[in-house]
Amino acid sequence: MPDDSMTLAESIDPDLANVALRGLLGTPKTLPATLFYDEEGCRLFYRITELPEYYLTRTELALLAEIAPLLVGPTAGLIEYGASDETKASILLDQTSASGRPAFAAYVPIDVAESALMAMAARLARARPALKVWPVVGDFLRPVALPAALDGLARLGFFPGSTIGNLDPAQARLFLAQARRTLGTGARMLVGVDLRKDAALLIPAYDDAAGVTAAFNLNILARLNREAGADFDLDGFAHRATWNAEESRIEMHLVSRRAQTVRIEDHAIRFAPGETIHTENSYKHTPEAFRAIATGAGWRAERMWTDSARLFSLHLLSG
Ligand code: AVI
Repeated sequence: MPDDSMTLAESIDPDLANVALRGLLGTPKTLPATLFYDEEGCRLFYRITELPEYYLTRTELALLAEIAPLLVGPTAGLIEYGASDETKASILLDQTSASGRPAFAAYVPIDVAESALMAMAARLARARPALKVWPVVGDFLRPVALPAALDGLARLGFFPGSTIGNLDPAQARLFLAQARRTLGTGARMLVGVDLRKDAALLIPAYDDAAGVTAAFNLNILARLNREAGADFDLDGFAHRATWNAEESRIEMHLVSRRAQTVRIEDHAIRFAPGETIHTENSYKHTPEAFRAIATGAGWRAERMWTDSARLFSLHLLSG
């Protein structure tokens, strides 16, 4: 029987500890935003999408419902990057051609969260038996091989949620260029992009009154305690969201409330009072800035739609 200390040691993920240490031993201190999305982080993110201050999700859903009929063309396959549930894709999958045929015959959701992906595939198999669903488990930032289920179909790539805003402009261009190569000649791609706007609207979306975003940000430290053997005192850090106008991005930080030392493996990480860990960037692009990124990646910017308050945009690109 393993004793308690062995059980704890076995529960520590050395890769996660290394990823965290790489960011925490640098100056300024950082942690990659990808670490947000453990099970608890996914649950908190879902709550964020329902917050009154977080206008992104509901605005994109309404816009998508409005423009979806305009995307119907030859029978297509839908390839979604970072697909944690089918809510947004369903709006597209519901579309039919003038002859009443489904506009999409195949759906390829790509995501790292294997259990969520498989649960979604099972739901879709029940709800849409005629649809070929081909989940691909993997990091959508890496090249993926598309399944044969897409052979002979037109292709629509789909990257909703303004997740592209969590990449810096150079990474966003590389991602879009790679997606263009994956999807092939003649493909189109629909990208959800949050628009640059007044900081008075942006800040509350990332620092809500109920404190859900603060819990989401702090969960990254709780996760490192749980999975990487760190000893962060969660009361020793505060959530901060700032608008960086020059870079056109919201930044999320965790601010050390006092001088303190945190241990991960055999490293001691010292924090000065007020020192921060930079955990996330969320770029807010003007339509022109996003078009420049997309065309720099080799796409043609075919069309863009926004809601009447110009909060959010959907860009249709063609290859
Ligand atoms: C996933 N991504 C588009 C979200 C965003 O708005 O940048 C993540 C998030 N961070 C804080 N709130 C939501």
